[in-house]
Amino acid sequence: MPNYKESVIYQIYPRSFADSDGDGVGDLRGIISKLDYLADLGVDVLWLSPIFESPNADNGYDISDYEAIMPQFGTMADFDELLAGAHERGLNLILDLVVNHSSDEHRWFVESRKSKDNPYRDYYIWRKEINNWQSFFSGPAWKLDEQTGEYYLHLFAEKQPDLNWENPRLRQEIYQMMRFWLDKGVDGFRMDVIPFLSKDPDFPDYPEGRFGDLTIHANGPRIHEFLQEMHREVLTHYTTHDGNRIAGPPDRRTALITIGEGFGVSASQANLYVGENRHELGMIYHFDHAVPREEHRLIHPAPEFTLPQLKAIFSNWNAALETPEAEGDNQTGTGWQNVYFGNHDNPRVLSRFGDPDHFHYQSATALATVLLTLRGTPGIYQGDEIGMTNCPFTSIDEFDDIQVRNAWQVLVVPNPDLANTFLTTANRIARDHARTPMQWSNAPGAGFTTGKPWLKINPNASYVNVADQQAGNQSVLAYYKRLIHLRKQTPALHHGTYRDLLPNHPDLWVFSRAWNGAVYVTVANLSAEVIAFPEAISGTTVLGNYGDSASGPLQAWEARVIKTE
Ligand code: ISL
Repeated sequence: MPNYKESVIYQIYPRSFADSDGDGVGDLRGIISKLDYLADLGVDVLWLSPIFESPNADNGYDISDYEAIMPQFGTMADFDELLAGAHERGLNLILDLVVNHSSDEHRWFVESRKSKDNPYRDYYIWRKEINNWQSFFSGPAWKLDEQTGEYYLHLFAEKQPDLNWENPRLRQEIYQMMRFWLDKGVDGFRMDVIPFLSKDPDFPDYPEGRFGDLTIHANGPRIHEFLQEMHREVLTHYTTHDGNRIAGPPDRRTALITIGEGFGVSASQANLYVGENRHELGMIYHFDHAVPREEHRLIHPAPEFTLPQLKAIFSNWNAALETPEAEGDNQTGTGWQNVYFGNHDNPRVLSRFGDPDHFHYQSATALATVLLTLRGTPGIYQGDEIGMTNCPFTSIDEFDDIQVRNAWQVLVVPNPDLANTFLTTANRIARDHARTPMQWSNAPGAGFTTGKPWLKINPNASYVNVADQQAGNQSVLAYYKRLIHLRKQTPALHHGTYRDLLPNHPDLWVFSRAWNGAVYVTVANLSAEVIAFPEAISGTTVLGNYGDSASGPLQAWEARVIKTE
């Protein structure tokens, strides 16, 4: 089992991956049926978005029982089989730890709202008076509860009350729940909005000029104390599965896989979370290149990053993590990140940065070449390995996501003239694009379901699907497999330093990865223009999306990985 720095992660959104029983919703047995596919792809770690009992106000990110499987997804026996099946194939499995908030239907909240002196009252954040904080999903972040006449905090939906991490009893309950899953043998956690756990106890209004800036909620005063406690009490006592569990404290080879969702964490703060001397998390993933999605962005979308801007973000993060310090601590040790181009909260990377209409294969594989040769543990989002794209949604009713639906209520219902602008923007940036069902074949239901799918299937499933790509010689899928294989065999692509060799070039992303005397260079043309190959780079092409022996000028969306002499 490779350690987390040498792994490739694959994110599964269970609701949309594979439906085994025809109810239109993906499930655990569906995932089990695809384990051979995943092992064949060559990935090492599966991250499952939440699989726990939930009323699904936010598709499972609102958990009503952390130790039960959502019935639509299956049973605990199915989960045990899935975990065993993953381990048999050498795959690690990590779960989504969503502990900034629970569902309002969690028994803790049901109790908490009953009375001011209920033993669970202090598991959540109740106030008589409120500040001007806003929710991610539109409107104020405080909701008046009639029962006791006080407000509770919900930074996300009303049905996602924030947990009170100041309360040591709550923290112990969370740690106990984590042990429950780790004792079963899961290999770690992806941790949802982890920088939000600690709140400023004074609950100040947003500062002047930053009304509604949700990044303000990150990096609260006790966050590192809480994460160090979690590490000390839980994480350090477990290892990843290695077929033969090792007793005693883990070394770094077998340390659990922990990934913090670093919303609101800047590069200069990152090592506070992941510096090796900090004893907090193994990896973090940042939002600097994520699609900005505050409510007003659905009418006034942020301009897309230029390539030099995008490259600067990655250079900045690599430099920060390679430096063994961070703001306020000059001895953090170096840290590690999880790099990604797409996930369940962003539109499809191919629609965002590629050109699927004209260069589907070429642009999907060029982006993959960059992602899988970057420094940091790459995360592939389900469907990206076949070049899935944004889905054309024609009306608000076709969207499912609470973020888009709430924003529609606030922005369009009182101003119907904005409907077209809203829909055009949502067709570019909505989260639902990543959530349409996985396209396994060109069968009705895309091979995802035999029933009625819970969310629209992208009409391009007829020609963008796994079965066709398994049958063809030249496919995005086949190229991903070769890339993953190359990465696995090449230590420089794991541990090597990262240097951007042409930071200002508007169309080429060219960077080196150097380790122990070996130097690899990725040269990717992220445009449809034919561009001269950079003169300063020479060596042998080890992999390329126009053939491994391609030479001369770079064709449209051509990418090559070169071993320099
Ligand atoms: O992208 C976002 C921020 O601008 C939001 O869509 C997202 O809510 C944020 O990234 C936090 O994400 C995580 O927590 C949410 C859940 O809706 C997301 O799916 C999850 O990844 C609340 O649990």
